[in-house]
Amino acid sequence: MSVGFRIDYLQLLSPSGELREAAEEAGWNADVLRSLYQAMTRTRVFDAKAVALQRTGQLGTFASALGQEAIGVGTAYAMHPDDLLVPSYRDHAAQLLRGVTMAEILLYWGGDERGSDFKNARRDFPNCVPVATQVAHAVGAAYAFRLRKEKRAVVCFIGDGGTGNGAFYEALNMAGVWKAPVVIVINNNGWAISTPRARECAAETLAQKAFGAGVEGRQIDGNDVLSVYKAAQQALEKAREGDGPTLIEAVSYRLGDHTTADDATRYRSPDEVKEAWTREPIGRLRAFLAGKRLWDKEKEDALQRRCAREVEEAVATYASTPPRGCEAMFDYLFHSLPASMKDQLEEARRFDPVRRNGHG
Ligand SMILES: Cc1ncc(C[n+]2csc(CCOP(=O)(O)OP(=O)(O)O)c2C)c(N)n1
Repeated sequence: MSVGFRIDYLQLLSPSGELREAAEEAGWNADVLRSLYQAMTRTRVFDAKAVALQRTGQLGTFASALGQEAIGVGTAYAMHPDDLLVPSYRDHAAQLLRGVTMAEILLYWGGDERGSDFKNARRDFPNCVPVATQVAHAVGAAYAFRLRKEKRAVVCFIGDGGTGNGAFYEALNMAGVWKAPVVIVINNNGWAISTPRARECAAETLAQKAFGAGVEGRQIDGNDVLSVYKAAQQALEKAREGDGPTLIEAVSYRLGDHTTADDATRYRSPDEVKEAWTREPIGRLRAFLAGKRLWDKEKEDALQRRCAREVEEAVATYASTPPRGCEAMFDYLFHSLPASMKDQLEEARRFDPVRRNGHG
């Protein structure tokens, strides 16, 4: 028996690349469809390179978004430049669309503070690693927009496991009370490191968690970039119009390891991963585009070449950026250093592995 509120599941593009009837009627623009496809591919090419850099000792660690490209791309595509992104550690798909550079993302994972100082996405927040705290930051920022009567919305992402954290419930609760213009997107990738979704929470859907806070909750196919884009667009519009927050559960699958420090073969079966590949987001949109003669091998080859070139340039920028010393982390944390931290700064200067070994 299932307990709780029933919610619908939105899927516009099936895993085999067929558009549902309602979506056909909605009349998707060919340029938009190609842009979404290109953005997902760009993310995946970058992602693979970042993992390779870590494996060869050139990057500290990395949290791959393999298989979840549609969530970040669809959401960020629906955002206005003036909206605010509050990312977690797996959100480079969205960050790349917001104008964060690949070199900045590499610097971040290489342990360089300058990787959080986004040249082109200056107002977006830096990555948040403590699970769920980014939701509190997002709701606070959204409340500030509301108080200032600015027509801007905030987006934050959180994993399925993170929705069990107290900070998530507290932030969601206040988002409802304040009618904060925020869109909270759950990237339900099935796993919280080695803990499967079924062992994280007994609720039938994670979207239902919204109801207890008086917030609208929706569940969508997170591997279908069209559903993500549509749902995000509607939620963002609603937020900017002053009609309150939305919680979107985007159901996907983490095809890679949790991070490069993880080995997912230790806790999940190859069959499960093989089956998940049949639902991944990029192939299905390519199948649809090819069927409509909007995409072909020539366009694909050219795109792959462009992405590879861009990634190589970013790697060159990253590799040729002289690392800063350990004191940089103190510089960015405090406006003026508290007296109690002075000893730590001195110790860091004496030790300084960054200067000795470079990034990574
Ligand atoms: C407050 C806090 N507790 C624990 C951790 C350690 N930790 C890092 S990632 C993670 C699991 C997160 O899983 P999920 O929310 O499903 O997101 P995913 O990484 O799968 O995208 C945990 C427990 C943390 N970063 N922050």
